[in-house]
Amino acid sequence: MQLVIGNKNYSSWSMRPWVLMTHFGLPFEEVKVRFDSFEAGSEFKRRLGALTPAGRVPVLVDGDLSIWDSLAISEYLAEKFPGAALWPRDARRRARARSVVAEMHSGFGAMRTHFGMNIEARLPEVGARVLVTEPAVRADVERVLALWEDALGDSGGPFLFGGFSIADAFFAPVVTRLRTYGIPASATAAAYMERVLASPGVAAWVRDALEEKDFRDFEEGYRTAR
Ligand SMILES: N[C@@H](CCC(=O)N[C@@H](CS)C(=O)NCC(=O)O)C(=O)O
Repeated sequence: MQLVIGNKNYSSWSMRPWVLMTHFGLPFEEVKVRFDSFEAGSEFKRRLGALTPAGRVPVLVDGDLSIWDSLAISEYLAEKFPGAALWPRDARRRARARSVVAEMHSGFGAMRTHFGMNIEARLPEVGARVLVTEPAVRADVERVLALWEDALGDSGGPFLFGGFSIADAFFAPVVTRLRTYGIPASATAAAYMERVLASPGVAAWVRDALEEKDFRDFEEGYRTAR
């Protein structure tokens, strides 16, 4: 299988299936398509166009099958590797895990807009300001933190639904965002963030992102240089 991804410092959607596959040791070759711009006719769109009509990363290529969208990829992998427990084994936990993943996948627009993923950056002054000026971002952050505390309280941890699952892979980019923007978290949420950052797939992605050193100005809402 090939997993087609974007820049590791910025591509939060690419991060999810890459982290999942790396964490569970699923075999894949990484194909990186550098963000050059998302204009029609850009090299990014030209390369993606051959693989997906949506023109976005991530894409999983398995033989003659192309799967785009992080959630569709995760579901495909869960079916292809049933022994790996990508979703929790317990049906009730699995249903809750699917609920929070769907919530992440389709929601938190304000947080995504104002707190773009930028793993190498440290922007706590931006975070503090945005929490005051953008109530919708504050509401998104509060919802994420409450969701983590509820899930961890129910499961007992160490990850949202016990063992590391698709749910943790989906919230891993949020963990990096809260760190980048210096967002205060409860002791429970902060400890969860540390566990996520220390988990093998996330740690490997963050290490690669820090080595990338590829400043893309159109991805930078708050910096003019590294
Ligand atoms: N819902 C999609 C979102 C994918 C997405 O928006 N990817 C971004 C990079 S993180 C992208 O390729 N953007 C290109 C564009 O907006 O044209 C998924 O879950 O995979």
